[in-house]
Amino acid sequence: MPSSSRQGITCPYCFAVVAAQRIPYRCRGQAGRRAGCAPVLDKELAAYTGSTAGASLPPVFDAPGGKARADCPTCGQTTGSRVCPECHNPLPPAYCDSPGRIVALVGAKNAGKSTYIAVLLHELMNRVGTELDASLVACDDRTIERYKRDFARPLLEERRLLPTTASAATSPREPLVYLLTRTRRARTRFARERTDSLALVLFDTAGEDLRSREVRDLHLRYLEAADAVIFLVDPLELPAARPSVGDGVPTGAADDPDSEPINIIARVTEALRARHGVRPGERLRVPVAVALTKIDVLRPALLRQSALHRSRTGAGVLDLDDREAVNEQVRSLLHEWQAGGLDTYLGQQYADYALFGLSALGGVPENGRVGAGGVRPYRTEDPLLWLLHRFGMLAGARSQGS
Ligand SMILES: Nc1nc2c(ncn2[C@@H]2O[C@H](COP(=O)(O)OP(=O)(O)OP(=O)(O)O)[C@@H](O)[C@H]2O)c(=O)[nH]1
Ligand SMILES: [Mg+2]
Ligand SMILES: [Zn+2]
Ligand SMILES: [Zn+2]
Repeated sequence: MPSSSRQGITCPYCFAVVAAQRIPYRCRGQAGRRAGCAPVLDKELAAYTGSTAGASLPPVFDAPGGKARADCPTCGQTTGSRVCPECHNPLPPAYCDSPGRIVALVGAKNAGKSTYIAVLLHELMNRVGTELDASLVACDDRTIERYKRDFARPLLEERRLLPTTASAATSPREPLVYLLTRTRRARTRFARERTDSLALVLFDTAGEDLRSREVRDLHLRYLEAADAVIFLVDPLELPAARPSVGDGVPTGAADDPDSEPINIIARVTEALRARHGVRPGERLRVPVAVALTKIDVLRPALLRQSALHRSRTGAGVLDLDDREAVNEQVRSLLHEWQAGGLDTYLGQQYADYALFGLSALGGVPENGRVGAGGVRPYRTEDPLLWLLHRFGMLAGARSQGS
């Protein structure tokens, strides 16, 4: 269900639902020789971030009508900056026009979530972005800073593995908010170009937070607001997958039933069912992508000749034949690894789910560092391409036909 169908816009920061006519504005303030309102401490924003740093900003004001721009009642300048009425975080114009879809990322501790976020965003800003004619722009300065400091610099520049994400119980959690904007070229000379936007709201949850019911509630608002969910599953945590794993790969020691993939998925599913008021026997309509991470650890023999080993072909489209082949291969891997119950469960709970296999690093890390070949992502964008297709932002095509 898209955010827009809830009679308003869901703030990607605090998940308050706001009527489009009631989104306040922020004055442009002073700049160079331009006169304007002086910065003041924004209490709402400071409360949200838990700090007054960076919360000294030109004032927020209300103006009726819900127009894209409004005049500041104090200094008279016209502004196009709009903010959430609850938390005062910026709501970009494209987000107000076409309310975004919130994509939630969930996985057990050590499943590879932080690494995935680091690599996926980099891919979207570079190779995949180019392929799709899409731009990925951070919606606020904190997102830019945090992505650099906590993800890109350590992993991609310094090639160090990312530390375990701290629990939301001890450190405040903030989403990374991006706007993915895609221009679709006109098919004929007379047709118009189309621009579609998707707000990508990624919350780097700490795997441990999904174990206990109490802390998980902190994440519930995010999960409940999600229009799509990506579940990451570490094949090293599936005991029966051991024989498929290459020699010398250290495997996880998951003796904790709370962190088993199916249990995590089940708990999130319960929350989604309650939020969407889904009756027993009915299935959730939220599209769900379930991806096996770290597939570089699988024995080469298992991947050779397989759909997962092929590279994706489609450029600017979702290759539907490839999609089906990968889906079937991951399904048979799950069954082979005695995790067929997961597939069955997903089928019972979700009307629309798809299986993926990916590797963010593209190789097994050594001594806390990325392997010698550097980060070589493999099929990391697949779940997102599928979601874009589901959201009507990416066409599907058969690779064999036409
Ligand atoms: N072989 C391989 N290992 C990976 C890959 N991605 C992550 N890993 C390994 O998995 C570990 C955990 O990855 P993270 O991204 O920190 O996992 P997380 O889900 O964020 O973990 P928490 O923050 O503790 O919940 C890394 O330190 C790597 O050792 C991958 O693509 N291939
Ligand atoms: Mg993490
Ligand atoms: Zn908000
Ligand atoms: Zn002003």
